[in-house]
Amino acid sequence: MMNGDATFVAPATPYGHSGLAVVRVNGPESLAVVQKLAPKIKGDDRKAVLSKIHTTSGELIDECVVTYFKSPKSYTGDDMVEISCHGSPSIVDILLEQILSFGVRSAEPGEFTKRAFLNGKIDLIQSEAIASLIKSKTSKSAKINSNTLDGLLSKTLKLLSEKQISLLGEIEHALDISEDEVSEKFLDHCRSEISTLKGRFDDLLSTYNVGKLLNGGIYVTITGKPNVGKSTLLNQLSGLEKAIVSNQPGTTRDLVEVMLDLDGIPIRFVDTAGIHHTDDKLEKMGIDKAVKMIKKSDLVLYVSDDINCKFSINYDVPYIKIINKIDLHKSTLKDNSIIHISAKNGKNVDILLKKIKKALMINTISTSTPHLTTLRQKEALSLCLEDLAAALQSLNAGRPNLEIVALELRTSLNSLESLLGKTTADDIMNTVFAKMCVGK
Ligand SMILES: Nc1nc2c(ncn2[C@@H]2O[C@H](COP(=O)(O)OP(=O)(O)OP(=O)(O)O)[C@@H](O)[C@H]2O)c(=O)[nH]1
Ligand SMILES: [Mg+2]
Repeated sequence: MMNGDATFVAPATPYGHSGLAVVRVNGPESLAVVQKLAPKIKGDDRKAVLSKIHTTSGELIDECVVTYFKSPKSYTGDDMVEISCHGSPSIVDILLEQILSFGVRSAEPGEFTKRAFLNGKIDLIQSEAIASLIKSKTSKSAKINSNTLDGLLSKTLKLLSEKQISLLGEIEHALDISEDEVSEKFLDHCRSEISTLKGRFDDLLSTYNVGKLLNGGIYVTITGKPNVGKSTLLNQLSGLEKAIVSNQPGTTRDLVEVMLDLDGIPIRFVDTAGIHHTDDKLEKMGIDKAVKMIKKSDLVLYVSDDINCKFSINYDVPYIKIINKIDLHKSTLKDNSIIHISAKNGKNVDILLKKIKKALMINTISTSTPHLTTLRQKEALSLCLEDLAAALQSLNAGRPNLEIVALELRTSLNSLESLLGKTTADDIMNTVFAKMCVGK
């Protein structure tokens, strides 16, 4: 493990007033630079030292706790110093200004984690988990991301990749001996091993939807004709006065989004413009937005206030049929697929929530098993699976060509390695870190 060439600095805590703020300096010059401002710091590894910090002209900035982490025992694996000062933006600003004046540069987004990755402390999946963990909005998403950071997904993938490497070794050995003499028994063994691997990868791929759901990528859109009570329902679900409610049809034009925590799962509820034929230009724009939103939704709440509503929807999305304003209706329908509510007074909204959780299969989610959580992971694993499927197909051909099977297995392994970040193209790797905050 080695220090990178550059020394860089960034605040690790958000800009604002707080009890403490932390500034991180990373790289070969980190200790020397901090010592120029705080000569009392001697460089004891991982020892928190209380020290006054002065500007280069000798003015006191703050009394801080300074901790030096000697390479490789730091977050990044490089030499690193963490300065905990009082949580005032002006103290952080002066501190940064002073450190930058010694030729240290500002950190790029995610650069601390990138150094940890380049130093082999974590793989790319774990790096992504750090970004997701910071952004986690609910307990279950935090749990799944910390499990990934702890290596749950990486270990599973490594184990499967070792199995694949071992099979590839057996095939290459068989090829070395002579392709003509490969027995049917050996081919059967290869078929069975690849099928098992493919099954395991298929299972992992299917966890992506849940992983996405846990990281807040699930949209539930409220739709229906104007004035049926869509905005009232959004406000009732969230307990907030988020959207404007009025008896004038066409009130909502823009998308109004609220994130709710349903049993530890973050769900985005979106209120939309009422859909109907109109010549009003602004309303039409709102309806266009609503339609786009419906199409990308995971679930739609289709609201009507008409007991005779036919509930026909033109898009291929799952939906729950809702008749609102039951307080105004004399009777209700005996159709179990329709739920009758009063968005205004909250009647049956609890039953609706249960239906939503059931439709999204929220109660079946386990956070203790590995999950794919990013599109990059899904794409890399899909590629890996495509080549495994091709290898299986080649093996099932009339006279299997083991050279081709080996090639397909190797290509599939490459995708697996890029998933873990061993062979990931620079541009893909850089996007992973660019999505992170500065200071992480
Ligand atoms: N009696 C009764 N009135 C309701 C109920 N839900 C909503 N309303 C009323 O219906 C009217 C329209 O409500 P909104 O929530 O603005 O309806 P909307 O579907 O968002 O309307 P647009 O944004 O114009 O499409 C308001 O006057 C609400 O107070 C309900 O359960 N019972
Ligand atoms: Mg509305």
